[in-house]
Formats: sequence, structure tokens, C-alpha cells
Amino acid sequence: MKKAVVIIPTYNEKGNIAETIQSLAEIFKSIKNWQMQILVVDDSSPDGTAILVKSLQKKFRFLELLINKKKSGLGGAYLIGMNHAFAKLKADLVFEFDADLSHDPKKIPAFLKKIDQGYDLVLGSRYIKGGSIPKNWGIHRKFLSIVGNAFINFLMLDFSIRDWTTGFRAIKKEVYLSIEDELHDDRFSGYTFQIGFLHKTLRKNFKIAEVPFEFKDRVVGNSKIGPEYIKNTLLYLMKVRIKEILEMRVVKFAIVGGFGALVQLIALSLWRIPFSSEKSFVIANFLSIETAIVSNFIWSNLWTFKDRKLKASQIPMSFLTFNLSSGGSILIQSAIAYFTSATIGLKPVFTLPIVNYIIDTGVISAVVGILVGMFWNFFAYSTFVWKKKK
Ligand SMILES: Nc1nc2c(ncn2[C@@H]2O[C@H](COP(=O)(O)OP(=O)(O)OP(=O)(O)O)[C@@H](O)[C@H]2O)c(=O)[nH]1
Ligand SMILES: [Mg+2]
Repeated sequence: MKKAVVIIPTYNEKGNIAETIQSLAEIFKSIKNWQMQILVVDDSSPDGTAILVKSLQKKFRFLELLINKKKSGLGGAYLIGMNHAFAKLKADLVFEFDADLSHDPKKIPAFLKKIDQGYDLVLGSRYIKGGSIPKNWGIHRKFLSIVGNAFINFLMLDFSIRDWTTGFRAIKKEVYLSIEDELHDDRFSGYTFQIGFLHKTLRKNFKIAEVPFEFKDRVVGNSKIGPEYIKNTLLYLMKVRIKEILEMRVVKFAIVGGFGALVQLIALSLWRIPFSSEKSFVIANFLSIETAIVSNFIWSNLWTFKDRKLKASQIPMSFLTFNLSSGGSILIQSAIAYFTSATIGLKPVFTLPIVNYIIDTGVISAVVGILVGMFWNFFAYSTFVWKKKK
């Protein structure tokens, strides 16, 4: 039979832990196809939570206790707990569960059902049908929780997960093993652990499901969550997103292209020093374009397409192809300009306020030309110059 361990991190939960364990024990009686266990991870709570848990072990055979000498934060407690559950207790699945009666133990069979159906991680969700946050929460807290989650959805450009910050979860061993190495980082010691864990699971394409539950406010004891939580979580998310976006090839391509335009302008003013006469402006202009092309080629090879980096022997031919591809984009832009003037003609469309600049069909066709040209360049670079390695 498969084994599931419910991990409960505790810090000063003497007033809650007995009732939490009792209510879990009730539910366990109804679960037939999973062997259920509880693992309390206490950070040597000054209120003596661990002493109480020890006395409860006599009554509940399935109750395990781990004691941390130092306060290690929520993430630290879960890391130690998961490691113990999977390595020592030979669990196939763990639950994350709060000690303060906020999570509904009656929902555990619904989580297990999702796991049996093939999901890898199940979230207890307050923001899907059937789930809720406490009615008595102040407008401030409701706003923060709802808007915070919506913000994360937009930041991630992922709307498949409704409750990113929930602390009620079921996690399969495979998920933990595949991201374990990335979790031993100071940033994950606190509440950031939850968001970081979920983000990494999502990126590894594990199957995630949500089960609704009604979140109950804690009645006894103090919340350990502080304003630090919001700041750290947002900082963490912004950082990983910026990193992810900068790793996208199109974004690198656009940055290299933008930088190339700047190089071209600077090169033009430099080439005009040796080629100073009016007649030789065309030469200076050509050389500045070629300088930008060289810069684009180097940065594309070192950064945009670094996973397909060219061998030294390939560089001369590839540079020629690169030049021809870039020339293709000039041809496309010229063709669009010709087509516009020959068919629609150059007509004013609207005037930009303040600067009084007239946007005519010529300007619009140039913008379209640049975009189509960029599209062509990206296509040509990735198919002809930096071919996919087989
Ligand atoms: N071992 C350990 N447990 C912790 C630590 N911080 C929080 N916990 C436990 O983690 C669970 C969630 O903490 P809470 O303070 O209830 O956080 P919350 O549920 O987001 O906030 P509230 O809505 O105010 O209850 C509880 O069981 C806490 O006792 C810690 O540093 N170490
Ligand atoms: Mg709580």
C-alpha cells in the first residue's frame, strides 16, 4: 500500500496541535487505499508544543516528531520534514498542512483521489468554486490576498493556477526529487518556499490540480506571517520572471537588434571622420551598417544562439549567410515601401499631438516593414545561420 505523510510545521502551536492531530486521525479512519502518517516538525517552540506532541505519540501510533534546535522558518521546516518523510519514512506522497486549524482535514480524501487520477501536485484552493477565504477578514487582507494572487497570474502569464500562496498541498515524491537540489538556497527558508516550490514544479511540466476548501481563520495562537512575506515573495517572483524573460531567444534577439541600431549610429559618426566629403557619405553609411552587422553577428553567436554556437571553421560562411539574410530584410522593407506608394500612395493618417508630427501611410508602411523585416531576420538566423543541432 502506498504511504502518505502529513507534514505539520509548528512554532508555538500548543493550543492547536492536539485538536489538529485528533481531527486528522478521524479522517484517516475513512481512508482505505493509503497508509496515513503524521510528521510534526517543531522548531523547539518555547511554549512546549513538542512536549505535548510527545505525549500524544502514546495515543497515536502513526504520529512522528522531528525537533529542530533552531527556528528554521516555514521553508526550512518543510525541507527537513520532506527529506525525512521520503528518505526515512519511505513516503510516496506528503501533505503540507498548517497546525492552526485553518485547513480542512475532511478534504484530504479529495486530494488523494486527484493523486490516484495521475496528478503530481494538488493544491487546496480558496479561489475556485467551493473554496473561500474567511468572511470576517478585513477588506485590506481580502484585497491583498485576491489581488496578490491575480498579480502572480499576470506576472507568470499563467492562469491555470488560482491559488499560488496556499499552504495546503499534496506533493508526490517524484516532484520533490526532481527539484530538491534547487531548494537548498537561503531564499527558500521562509514563506518564499511555497511560491518557489510551485513555480519550479510548474516549469518541470508536472500535472497540477486544485481542490477547493474553505480557509478558517486561526482562533488560538499567533500568526507567524509578517509584512516581510509580501516583499520577499514579490522580489523572488520578479527576479525569476526577469531571468526567464531574458532567457527567451526572441527577447535576446530584440535586445541585440536594438543595440545594433545604436552601434550603427555611433559607427556612422566615427566613419564620417575618415570619409568626410559629401561624396563619400554613402561609403561611411555602408561601413556603419556593416559595423552594426558585425556587432549583431558576434552577440547573436555569443548570446542569442549560444546553444548553437558556431565553430571557428563555420564562421566565414555563416557570416556571409548572415549578411545575405540581413540584406533580405532591406529588400522586404523596400518592397513594402514600393507597394505602399504604388497602391495607396502617401496620405496623412493622423497628427501626433504636442510634437505635431504627421503620421502618413509612409510612416506606417515603414513600421510594418521593420516588423516584417525583423520577423524575417529571426526566421533566417535560426534556420540558415544557427541551424538547430541534430
Ligand atoms: N517549524 C516551524 N513552523 C512554522 C514556522 N513559521 C510558521 N510555522 C508554522 O507554519 C504554519 C503556518 O503558519 P501561520 O503563521 O499560521 O501562517 P498563515 O497560515 O499563513 O497565517 P495566518 O492566517 O495568520 O494563520 C503553522 O502551523 C505554523 O506554526 C517556523 O519558523 N518553523
Ligand atoms: Mg495559519
